[in-house]
Amino acid sequence: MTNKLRFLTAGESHGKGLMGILEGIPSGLPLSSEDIDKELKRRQMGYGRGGRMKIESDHAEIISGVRWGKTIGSPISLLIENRDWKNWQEGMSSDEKYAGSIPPVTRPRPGHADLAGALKYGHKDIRNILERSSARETAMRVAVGAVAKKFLSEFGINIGSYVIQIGNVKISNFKFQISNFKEIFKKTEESSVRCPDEDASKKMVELIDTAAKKGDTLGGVFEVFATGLPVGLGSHIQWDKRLDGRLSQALMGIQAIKGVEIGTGFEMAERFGSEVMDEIFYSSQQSAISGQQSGFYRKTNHAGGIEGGMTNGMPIVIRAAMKPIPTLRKPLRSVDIITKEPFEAAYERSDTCAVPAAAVIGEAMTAIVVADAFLEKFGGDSIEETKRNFNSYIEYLKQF
Ligand code: EPS
Repeated sequence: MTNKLRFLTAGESHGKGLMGILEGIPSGLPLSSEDIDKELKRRQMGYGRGGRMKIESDHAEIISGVRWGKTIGSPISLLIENRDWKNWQEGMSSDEKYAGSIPPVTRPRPGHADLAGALKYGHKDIRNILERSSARETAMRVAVGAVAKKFLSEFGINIGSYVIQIGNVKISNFKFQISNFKEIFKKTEESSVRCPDEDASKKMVELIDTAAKKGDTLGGVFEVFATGLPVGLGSHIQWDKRLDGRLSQALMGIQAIKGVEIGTGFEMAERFGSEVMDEIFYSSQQSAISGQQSGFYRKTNHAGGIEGGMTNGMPIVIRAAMKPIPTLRKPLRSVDIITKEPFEAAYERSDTCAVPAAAVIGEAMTAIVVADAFLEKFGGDSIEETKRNFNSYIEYLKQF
């Protein structure tokens, strides 16, 4: 982040709720709770979630930064209440008088923040770690991302995602193309695992059912795309200004993400250079292929829309790999932090697969980073000012 747009979240998984503050959105952007809630709903819908999602029905209350349906330029603060809080009011209370009202968690789950966090923060109750490391926090990221998306949509930028793999079930013969992105988007929204291929969707659902029966969990891979981007977001001039690096951090920072690649990423490493560079063409007619604002265009997109850390006018395509959820009903070996005795961890309640939800979270993080880079390039304290600056750049590109 370059801090043109910055945000923080706060809140524990079973605490009162989640809070978010987003600073840097210009004034004059139409914004309502409904804009945010529809994204929150998409995050909650994926097949493979556990009991918790039956309790929660996320709604974001706008606490500040919006007046009469439009942003006013001040920090936007949001609140999502946890419905499950009613079951945890004493156990998660800030009041000392409830100390010890629920037993401490002393058994670290392999694959979680539990053990490293307890040792680092000096906690004998792992709950003090797991409450914040939980992916419940991603609800607020999606809420903040919804605001970033709304901002970007004013400039014709769209962000979407789909799942391409769950466990060993992979979507086959599929490639994101700007010409069919609306169709991909529609099919994805219709699929319970957010996968645009019906056949693969069915197999993914079956695999999730098999894993659930065994008390096991699954990870997978999702792809996020952004269309309508102008050339030149991000910069080659310094490592931390490169957009690919900024996006990778944002996606890698999502709970349980273990791998990120841009464009054809790792596959490029196996091929000859002549096979994977996106050759440059020119047409005096505005290009319909890449959606660029200048006459330069590409027929391929191995680079995933980014060259030299800058957008090149092609869609951004970024992929992330999520590990299987480490809370398992199937027992795993671990050691109690107090008694130091070995035990076999098994849990009553767990999601089986959260890859479809992670894809929506990936969209949110992508939107936040792209909006930040957009404001870095075009500035503006009001949407009108940002639009004037943007339009003047687009005019300049057409005449280049
Ligand atoms: C999560 C564990 C589960 C998930 C939760 C993330 O919650 P619980 O421990 O209450 O059963 O359902 O996800 C959400 C609540 C959410 O909104 O996504 C974890 O440990 O990361």
